[in-house]
Amino acid sequence: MTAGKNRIIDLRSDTVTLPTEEMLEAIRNAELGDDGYREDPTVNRLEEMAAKKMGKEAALLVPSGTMANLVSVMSNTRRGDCVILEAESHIYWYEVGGISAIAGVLPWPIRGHMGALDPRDVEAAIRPKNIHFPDTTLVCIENTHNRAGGTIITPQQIEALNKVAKEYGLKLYMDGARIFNAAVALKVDVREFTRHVDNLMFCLSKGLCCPIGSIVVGDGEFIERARKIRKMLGGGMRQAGIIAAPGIIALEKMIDRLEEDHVNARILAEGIAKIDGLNIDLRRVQTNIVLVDVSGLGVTADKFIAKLRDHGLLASYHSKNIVRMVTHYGITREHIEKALSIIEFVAKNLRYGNKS
Ligand code: TLP
Repeated sequence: MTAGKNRIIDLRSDTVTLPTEEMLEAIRNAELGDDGYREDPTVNRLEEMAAKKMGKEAALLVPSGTMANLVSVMSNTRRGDCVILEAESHIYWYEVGGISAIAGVLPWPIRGHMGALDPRDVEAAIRPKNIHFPDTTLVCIENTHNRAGGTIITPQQIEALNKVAKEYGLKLYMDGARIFNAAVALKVDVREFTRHVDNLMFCLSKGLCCPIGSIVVGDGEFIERARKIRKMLGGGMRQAGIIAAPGIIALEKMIDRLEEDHVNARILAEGIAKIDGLNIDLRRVQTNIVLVDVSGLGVTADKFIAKLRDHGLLASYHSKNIVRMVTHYGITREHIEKALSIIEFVAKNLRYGNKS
């Protein structure tokens, strides 16, 4: 397991999770067919399950979250349209500019508050029909919000955003890569988060532990369009049941345990908050992500990450002074205690001037 054999504690991301034994077994035994003909029974079953779970008509399995976002933006827009999104969103930051380079849309970033767009800012950004302006057709939200620290956009906030979107005839799309983290944290059915968006995607390959896969969900017409665009992008798959089989286990068995990751993130964050020179905005620690500001130690995030690595703890870069740590399956309470002692040791050394 991630934190197993070589004693390295890997908090870089929940994407590092390995499939469970049960998932590997399910892959071995999956009933397969050619999904290009819609004949893979395991894929069909997963897509039906996913649509039902999200309270939408249909679903589509895609290889990655990045492709899910791109397929969805393309299925919701036409080239040249303007897309409103949060300035720190994954689509804007981490997807190699795909929505510009491939979808041909104009991203219109707006800064949110703890990851959430303010409906008034969205309304102000929607430009009227005018020969000079691109048509604004889509608003994208992210839930939980990765760069904001795994923060939750509440069902009420989504409803308010959708109200504005619908007033102006816009679609509302949710990058719900970690939407089950949000649902588990608020202890509500995931449909509370999906009912006010037109369509969304979620990832199987993060906290849910699958090796590959994300799912796009929406109405039947949207998913048909998405299926064709997935094909255009080279994402059409054949015996994809080997990907879908662990996805079924993920939906059946891996959701409720996310709570454990949230508890561990909280313990980690509260422990770090007590260490001199490190700063954490505890209001942001709502799910499984912890952002640590290391500027009080007079070092950059890169330097701090390198020091942690020397002691067997892996964390990831967020920005110049901020380090990200993510809890996930395979990270136990003991790993968190050990991680805290490494962080404390490294911070203490840096405080005493050893910055090399
Ligand atoms: N996020 C990864 C990195 O790309 C940063 C991570 O380690 O957190 N939406 C959101 C909100 C995501 O966090 C990610 C992955 C994606 C989309 C893309 O998913 P993949 O990696 O499957 O393309």
